[in-house]
Amino acid sequence: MVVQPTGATVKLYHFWRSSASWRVRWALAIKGVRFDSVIVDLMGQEQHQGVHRGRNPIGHVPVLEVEGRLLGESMAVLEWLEETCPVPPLFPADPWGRARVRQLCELVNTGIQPLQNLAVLDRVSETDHVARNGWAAHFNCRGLTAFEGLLERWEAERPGPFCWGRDVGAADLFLVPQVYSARRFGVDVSPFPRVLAAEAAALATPHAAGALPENQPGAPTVTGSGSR
Ligand SMILES: N[C@@H](CCC(=O)N[C@@H](CS)C(=O)NCC(=O)O)C(=O)O
Repeated sequence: MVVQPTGATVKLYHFWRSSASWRVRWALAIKGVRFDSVIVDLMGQEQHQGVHRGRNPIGHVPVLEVEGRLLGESMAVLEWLEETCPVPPLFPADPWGRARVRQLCELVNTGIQPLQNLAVLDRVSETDHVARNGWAAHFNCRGLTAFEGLLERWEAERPGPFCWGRDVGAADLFLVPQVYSARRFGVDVSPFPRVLAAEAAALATPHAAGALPENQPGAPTVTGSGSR
């Protein structure tokens, strides 16, 4: 386990293609928090085994372990990181800005990602990949349409191209992995210019590359289609 300069030891249980894991990997990198990486193989159903259910009863990744204490839910992890390592900030200082950013995060966190999660797609069909992808594409398209609409509506309040503020922040960390998922499910993302501008700006920031799915242990050289 890595020992931090502060003395805290941090471990991340994650999976290369998990969008929620990607948010947390990226946030840890921006905050300069080093962590030990433990892969939970979602394709091998490792999330349903007792050892991972012991970390998170719902069987999701990511899970952060700090000094032996376990924390699930990427939003909770980002908020904890912001409170313990405030610099550089992932949320704006003013309450209204913070609320706007949380609105964008929750649009992804509750309005898109859970509707296309593996457990949901397995209920749609375990075998019909057209049905699974069609379902996932529908909810990604619906959610990104709303996200684009909010960015457009708030244009006077935000300088752009990032979702909010002048640097990469929490809303970008939720958006970018979701756009990746949308493309994977075959969504045409070209009708979302503000989403694409925010994605490009965020991916060009210094800590983006290390958090990318393809740079994680277990990622195949050529990514196939899947359901996360
Ligand atoms: N709201 C949760 C979502 C976590 C989540 O859905 N993780 C997915 C991967 S992105 C997962 O572990 N899926 C496993 C499964 O559905 O079996 C968070 O933000 O951490």
